Amino acid sequence: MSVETQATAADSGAKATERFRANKSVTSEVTTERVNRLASRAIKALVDTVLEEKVTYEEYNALKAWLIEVGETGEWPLFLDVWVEHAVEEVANENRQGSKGTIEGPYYVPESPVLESPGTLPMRDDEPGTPLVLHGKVTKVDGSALAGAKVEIWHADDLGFYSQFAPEIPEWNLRGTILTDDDGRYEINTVQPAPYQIPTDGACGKLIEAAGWHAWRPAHLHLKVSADNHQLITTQLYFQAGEHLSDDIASAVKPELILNPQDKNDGSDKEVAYDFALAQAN
Ligand code: MBD
Ligand code: FE
Repeated sequence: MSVETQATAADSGAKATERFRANKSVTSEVTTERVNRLASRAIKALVDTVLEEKVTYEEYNALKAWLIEVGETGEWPLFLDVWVEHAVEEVANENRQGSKGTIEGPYYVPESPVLESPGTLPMRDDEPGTPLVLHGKVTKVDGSALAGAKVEIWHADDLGFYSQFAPEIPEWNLRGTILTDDDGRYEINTVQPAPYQIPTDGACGKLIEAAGWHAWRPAHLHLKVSADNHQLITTQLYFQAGEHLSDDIASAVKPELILNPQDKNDGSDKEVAYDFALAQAN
């Protein structure tokens, strides 16, 4: 058994919470009127559920205990990104031109090592998984090349674990930033990730089990693509014929984001192209 299987929900939860605090500067520019409106609606949705479903004290206390545990184990980033972020992303990008985006999830780390294109993501000598080459072009919406654009990529390993959120994995494993060349091209060598199961031993796992759901996301690559004077795209790419494309627990799959890698080197490796079109900054 790999040491990575010792990864616990509380471990990755604590790290995701710490990461969130470091990445996101939370401002208080929300007006009283807006807070009143949103908080009232959210509370009303919960109260309506209690009234309509005739929720008992036993159930109310189970909820209270569970919410306390989500916080104690640091699983708020996981809970929110799995069940709520897709709606926020939909609203945020509904009018944006260019390539599709999807949710960021809890495991992004900024300032990953910068690689010239073509580049190979930092990985272990014996990194498990099928070698994969992802290449393509970053352009403006009109199709003209964006040279020096940043393609940040991060993904889980072949066992479904992310570096910096599970123990025993080198710091920047399977994380990197590739800059596009003069023609806007990038090429990244990595390994194909495996489907990802959210931790089953924490509060979110308990909910999934109690509700009879499954805990899986399809195999995916996370990316952030950006260039001067253009809107950054946060997205994910998935793999055709992979499991859980149609029942992603995080509701983050879109048809435009599904790759169909082809055999390379007699089938020992895979290769796929994907282009990104960035909208101009507002
Ligand atoms: C992930 O890897 C992920 O991408 C999301 C959205 C939630 C949990 C784990
Ligand atoms: Fe992920």
